[in-house]
Formats: sequence, structure tokens, C-alpha cells
Amino acid sequence: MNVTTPAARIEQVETFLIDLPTIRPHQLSMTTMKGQTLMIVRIRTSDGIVGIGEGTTIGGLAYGPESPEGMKLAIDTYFTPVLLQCDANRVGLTMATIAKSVQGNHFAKCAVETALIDVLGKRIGLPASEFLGGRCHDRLPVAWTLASGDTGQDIAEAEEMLAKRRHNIFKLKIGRGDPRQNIAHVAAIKAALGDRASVRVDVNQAWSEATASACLPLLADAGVDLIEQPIALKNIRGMARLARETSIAIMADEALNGPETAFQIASLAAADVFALKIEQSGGLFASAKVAAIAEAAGIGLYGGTMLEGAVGTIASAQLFSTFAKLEWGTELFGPLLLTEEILEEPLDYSEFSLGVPSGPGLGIALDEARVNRFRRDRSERSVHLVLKTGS
Ligand code: MUC
Ligand code: MG
Repeated sequence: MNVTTPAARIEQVETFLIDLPTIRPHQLSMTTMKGQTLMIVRIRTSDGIVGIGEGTTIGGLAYGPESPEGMKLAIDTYFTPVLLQCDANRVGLTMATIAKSVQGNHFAKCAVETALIDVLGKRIGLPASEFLGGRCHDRLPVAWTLASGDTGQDIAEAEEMLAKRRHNIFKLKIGRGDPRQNIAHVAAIKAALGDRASVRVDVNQAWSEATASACLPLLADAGVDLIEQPIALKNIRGMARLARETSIAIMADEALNGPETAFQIASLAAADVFALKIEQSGGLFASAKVAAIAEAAGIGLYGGTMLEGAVGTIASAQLFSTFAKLEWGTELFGPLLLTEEILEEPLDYSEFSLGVPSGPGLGIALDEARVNRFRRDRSERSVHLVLKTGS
């Protein structure tokens, strides 16, 4: 009996940008976001199946090496001609073929791979998690980031989240301005929340090793549970020194760009925890390899976000749900930072967690009318919302 799935040609690859406002300015050490741009890729196959993927960054090119506009250009110009020659059922082979002619471009590769995985899941009738390793969790804990730039507002926001039972893990964005003020800000928030919440900080590379070395014990005294990427991504040996000298867990984020950097960080014992991000790692398959390296090295896992919208968030959730041990939970709250719903059925955020959809593929559907309202190429209005970022 022949059990191979019949070949399916990729007939069309469409990319477009959606510009959405954030519910409040989101302040990181390198930029303040007032909106988010989602690059959506939609792949249609010869048997009529449509899959979606998303590429998103933080503050245009302020955070990393790719922008939504750049991803769209790369996919339209370089990925699409290759994709149109490929069998959509062979996701691994398709991505390997793309890798021969496209170097880097991790975020764009992740978006395309996600769409192919969505197509495959729809064709075989299984949620992506089941063929990405096998689902272990139907719900994932979700942290919220306090990043309004104001201590009082952050405390009020945390109280609201606790009251709604939406989040009880909070990540504080620091690294901007005087480190002593940063620490006072963190200490005030932790003092207000006490044992009701886990408080973590993300410095987004802003400190020198000397500043980090001086500040980490103060953050430990303030009751912080985890410190994310305190110093420059290239200073992996510095991260190792900090991890050795501090009692709090150190998490690698920007330093983690796929299996090679994961191996390097693990070899040097430069992190206690990995913030695993599907885009930064170069896709879902590459992220699974990063997770395997973490597991082998005894490094804890945290499901990170590039503040993706619903599509990237659920692609991440499908993968993270396959990790038996996800000690540090996730921060898959991206859609909640946006004012607009773009799915036919909103995601289930409740009881401090996110429900992982159980339908085939990603298990979600875009609401076309809403998407069209915010598409950059269709809407007069959204042009004015485009990445109004900066300090
Ligand atoms: C980052 O550096 O982790 C994730 C959550 C958030 O607020 O910002 C991102 C980026
Ligand atoms: Mg981070």
C-alpha cells in the first residue's frame, strides 16, 4: 500500500503587511514601540489548501537584523521562485532548498516555514504540535511585560492582570537611563506585588559587564527571579562570568540565534535559561534543535516572543507545547499588546495561561475583513500608524 501523501504544488505565495497600534507605548532599552507591523505570508497549494505564517520584529530594525518590509521583499524576490518549484508536503526539503540560495534571513524563513507547516497540518488533519514532536501541554503559562516607563502605572497594570487572573509572571524592561533608578523601579514593583507574582527583568543588552556585575546582586536582593540578556549579545564569555558569580538565573535572548549559538552558549555555560524565539532561531525546526541542546546541557527553557501577532504567537505555542519541561513558562502575550483582533476566533487567554488551539495546522483563521482594514496596501489609515517608534 502506498501511504505517501500525494505531491502538492505550491501555486501562490502572497505577502502583505498589517500595521496595528499597541494598547500603550512599550518601552525597551533600544526603542519605544507605539505600533507593530506584522508581515503575513500566505501559501496556496494546488489542492486548494492555504497556510499562513508571520514575520515580526520589534521597532523596525532597532532590535534585530530584519524588518517586516525587508522580509516581504526577500520572500517576494528570492523565496517565492524556489517555493513555486517545491512539493509543499516536503517541508524539510523545501526549507533546505531555500537555504541553498538564501543565507541568514531567519525571520523570513520562520514565516515561510510556519505557512508550510500550517498547510501540511491542514492536509493531514493534525495540529502542528503533533508532528513537531508531539504535544505535552494544552495550556501554556504566559508572562506579561511591564514596560510603560512609569513605576506607578506598571504596578497598577500588574494588579489589574492579577485580578483578572491573566498573568502572575511579570517581566520588567530596564536598561534605559541610570541603573540605580532601574533597580529602584524594579524593587518598588516587587515590593508591591510580593509573593503574588514572579518578577523578572530584561536589560536587552544595555549594560556593560561591570555595570551588570554591580547590579545583579542588588536585583537579587530586590527579589528578582531571572535576568535576561544583561550585556551585549556578542559578549558570551561575559555572560558566563556573570552566570557564575550571581545567584539568580541568567537568561540568553538576543545571543541565541539558532543551534550554533545555542551550542556555543551551552558549551561556555553562559546561561541558565534560554529564551527560545522561533524567528530568532530561524524557524520551528531550528528552534526544536535549540531546545534539544538546552535539554542536553541542563539549561532551562522559556518560550520567548518577538512580540508577534496571533499567527507567530500560535506557531510558537504549537512548538512550545511539545516541550515536556518548560520550567520558566512563556511570554506569548504579543496579541494582547495590540488594540485589534485579527482572528475569526480570539485566542483563549485565561487562568494565567494561553490555550493551544487544537484544530489542524496552526488551528487559527484570519478574519479577512479585519485584516483588510489594517493592510498597509489597502488602508489609507494604517500608513500613518507605521512604526511610530523611537524615544
Ligand atoms: C525581548 O527582548 O524579550 C519580549 C517581550 C517583550 O516585552 O519584549 C520582547 C523582546
Ligand atoms: Mg529579551
